[in-house]
Amino acid sequence: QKPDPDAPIRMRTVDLSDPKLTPEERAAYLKRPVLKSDEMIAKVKPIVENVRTRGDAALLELTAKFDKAQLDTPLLLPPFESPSLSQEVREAIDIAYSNIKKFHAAQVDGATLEVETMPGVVCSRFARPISRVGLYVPGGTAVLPSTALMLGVPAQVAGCEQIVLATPPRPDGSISPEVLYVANLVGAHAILRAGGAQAVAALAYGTETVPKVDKVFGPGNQWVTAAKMLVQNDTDALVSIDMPAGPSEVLVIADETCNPAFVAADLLSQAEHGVDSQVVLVSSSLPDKMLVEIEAEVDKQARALPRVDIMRESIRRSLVVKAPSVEESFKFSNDYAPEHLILHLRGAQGWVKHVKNAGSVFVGPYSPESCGDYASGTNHTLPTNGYARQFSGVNTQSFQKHITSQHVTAEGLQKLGPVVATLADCEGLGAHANAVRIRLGSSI
Ligand code: HSO
Ligand code: ZN
Repeated sequence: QKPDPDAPIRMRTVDLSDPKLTPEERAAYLKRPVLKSDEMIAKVKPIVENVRTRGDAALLELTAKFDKAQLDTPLLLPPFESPSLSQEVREAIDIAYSNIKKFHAAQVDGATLEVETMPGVVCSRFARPISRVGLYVPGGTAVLPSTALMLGVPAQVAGCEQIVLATPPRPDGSISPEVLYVANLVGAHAILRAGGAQAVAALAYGTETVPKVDKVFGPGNQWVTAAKMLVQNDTDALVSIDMPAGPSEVLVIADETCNPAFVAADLLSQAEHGVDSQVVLVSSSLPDKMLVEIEAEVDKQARALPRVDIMRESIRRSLVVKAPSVEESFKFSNDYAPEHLILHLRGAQGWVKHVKNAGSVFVGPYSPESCGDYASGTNHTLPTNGYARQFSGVNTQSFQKHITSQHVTAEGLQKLGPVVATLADCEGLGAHANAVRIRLGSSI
C-alpha cells in the first residue's frame, strides 16, 4: 500500500503525567521493535557455513548473487586510488579525518599502570593493539565513507597490524572513490569487496585470499548483525565483535528555549537513515504552541528533503513524550538509553551530569548530531537498542586489549606465599599450594 503523500508527516504523542498511563504502558514506550535475532541467525547460518567451507568460491558466488558483481578476486590491495574525487570532498574528508584522529589518538592507552599491592609484589597492566581487525562499511541505500573513517581511524591510531575493510562492491566491481580515499588515509591493508553475512564470514574464518581477523567491527543490516552474532559464538572462528547493532536512534530533550526548526531538523536527520530509525522527542514542559510549531516544521522540512519517503515511515512510528519537568525527561531518557541524545535545553551543558545512559550526547542548539556523525571527532558507531546501558560506543580502546603482569620478589613471596598456600589448601588444590611452598623452602 502506497503512503498517502498528502497525509501530514506526524509523530505519535504520549503524556507521562497522564494518570491513566500504567507502568506497563510506560515500559512499552521504551521498547524498540523486536529484533528477530533467532530467525535471522537461522537464515544467515547456511551463508556463513558456505563461506567457511568453500572460501573464495562461495564468496564470489554470493557477491554475484547479492551485489550483481562478477569478480575474479574478492580482495583489493593498496595503493588505493580515487582520482575522480573532487577537491571539495577530499578536503572535507581530510578535516574530518584530522578531527577524528585527534580525538582518538588522545584515547590510546600507552601507559603502563603499576601498583605495588604489598612490598615486593608489583602488579601492572598495559595495552596492546588487537592484531587483525575487520571493518564492515555498509553499502545499501547510502554509501557511508564516514563509517570507514569512524572504524579506520581508531584502528590506525591503536596500531593494528592488519586492517581489512569490507564493503559491498558496485555491480561493476568497483568501490566508491570516497571509501577508497579513506582506506588510503587510514592505511587499510586490504579491501574485501563483499557485503552482508558473506563478508562477515570471510573476515571471521578467512579464505584462500581473505586474511582471517580477530575482531569484526561495524554497523550493518540485520544480516550483518546476525552473522556477527553467529561467528562470535563459534569457538572455531575465535573472533569477537564490537557490539550488536540495531536501527539507529535519537532522543531529543527540548524545553521552551529551543528553536523548533532546529529540533525538527535533528529529528529528521535521524529519521532519514531508514524506515526503522527510532526518533523520540521528549518535551520538557514545552508549551503546546511550540510542540505544534515543531510538528509543523517536521512536516515542512521533510517534504523538501530527498529521502521524504523514508522519513514519512519513520516519523509516523516515532514518539513525542510529554514530560512534566527536565528531571522527568532525563529519567525517561536514561530508561530508554538512546544511541544519540540531543539537549535543546536552557543551560544544556549543566544537564549533562544527569545523563546515565546514552551512546553520545549533543549539547546545546549548535551541536547537531550530524557533526558527530561526520566530522567533530567523536565516533558514530554507537550502542543502539538500549545497549547504551552497558556498552560504550566504538573508541580506540575497542582496538586494544589489556594484559596484566606481576613481578614478585623473593621477599614479596615470603609475605604473599602463605596467603596463597592457605587459599589453595581451602580449595583442595595441592599443586597450587606446592608451587608456593617449594619456593619458600618448606615441604608439602
Ligand atoms: N547516524 C548514524 C551514522 C551516520 N550518519 C553515518 C550519517 N552517516 C549512526 O550513528
Ligand atoms: Zn546519521
